[in-house]
Amino acid sequence: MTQLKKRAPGRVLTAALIAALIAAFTVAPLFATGKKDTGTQPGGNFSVLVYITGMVTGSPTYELLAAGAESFAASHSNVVVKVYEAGFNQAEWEEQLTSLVAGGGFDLVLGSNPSLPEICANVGKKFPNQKFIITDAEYPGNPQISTYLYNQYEQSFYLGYLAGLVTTGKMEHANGAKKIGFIAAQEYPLLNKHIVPGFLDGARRVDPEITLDFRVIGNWFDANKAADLTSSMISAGVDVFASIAGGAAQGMIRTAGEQGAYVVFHNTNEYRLAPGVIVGCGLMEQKKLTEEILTDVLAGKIQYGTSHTVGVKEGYLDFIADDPGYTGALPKDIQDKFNSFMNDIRAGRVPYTIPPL
Ligand code: RBF
Repeated sequence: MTQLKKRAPGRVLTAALIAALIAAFTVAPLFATGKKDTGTQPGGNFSVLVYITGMVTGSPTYELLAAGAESFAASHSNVVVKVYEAGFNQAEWEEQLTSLVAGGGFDLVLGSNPSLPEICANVGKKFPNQKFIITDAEYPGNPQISTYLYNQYEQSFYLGYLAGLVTTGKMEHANGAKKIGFIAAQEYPLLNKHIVPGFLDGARRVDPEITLDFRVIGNWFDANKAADLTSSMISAGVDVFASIAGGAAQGMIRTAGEQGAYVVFHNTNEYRLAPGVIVGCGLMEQKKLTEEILTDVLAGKIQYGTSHTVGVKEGYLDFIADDPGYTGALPKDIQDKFNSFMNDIRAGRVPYTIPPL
């Protein structure tokens, strides 16, 4: 159990000096690199850096992380949150985090990305008192880092089952090809070993003949490239899509709507973006988890060096079945089959094996 870090009495600074230091070390570099700083002003006694590996807007996991931290700060006057967007150049992330940690005096760095723990481990070597908590990642064994892995194999598995029902069903745009599609921004172990295999395994619980067309955009923002891939996949027979592509997914959704195909969406309720096109949305309770993590941090209850896995049974993943985007778009037989499958998942009645990461 780790105690909450208290500022040393010898380091109590005047307001003016604090302001000068903040200007020198924190605000100036953020604005100098053109990054967005949406944090509340410092002045509290527990400061959290929310380190966004990309941009907040358009990336559900980041939106929920920032929202959770900001809502926690809004209800805890002693907590200060700074949200820093590191942008899409992954080669710069470690250097940016190093200078933020060096200059920011943050009690905690909070992030959400499978590649972040390794970067934190490197930064942490230079700053042995710095603590990091990363969701959407698995990294046990480092005494400065605690991680929470969403069981994304499981979410992809039930979204894949729904995709399987749609591609083999009789909806307007379903064809006879039994082909589902997945568009990824980039490849990384969690995607290749859990998310994509889970999607195909779920679909094959409906029909083992279903095949997967998998394509990669190459970045997290190019909606036009995603649109081109979608179009080519529809020509090749894909009638149901999933994606992990951040803001670029908008191009897939738009093209699926224009050319007649369906989408199942991970992590957030996006039905209203494209009614009748997005026919299923998973739910990731990242905002709730973020608030719980910060509660535990303040209570000194975080065990650094450990990794937790959270999924449907733990209450951090689910499917949004009470939205008109679902109830109004899918035929009753598909809803009945899927709802019953989802209930079996919730009750732990569907056996599956999570591949090693
Ligand atoms: N997900 C996003 O929604 N937006 C991003 O910009 C983004 N960038 C990522 C960069 C890297 C290097 C990695 C490994 C993953 C990234 N993800 C991003 C994926 C995200 O962390 C998560 O795995 C998926 O959103 C599935 O929950």
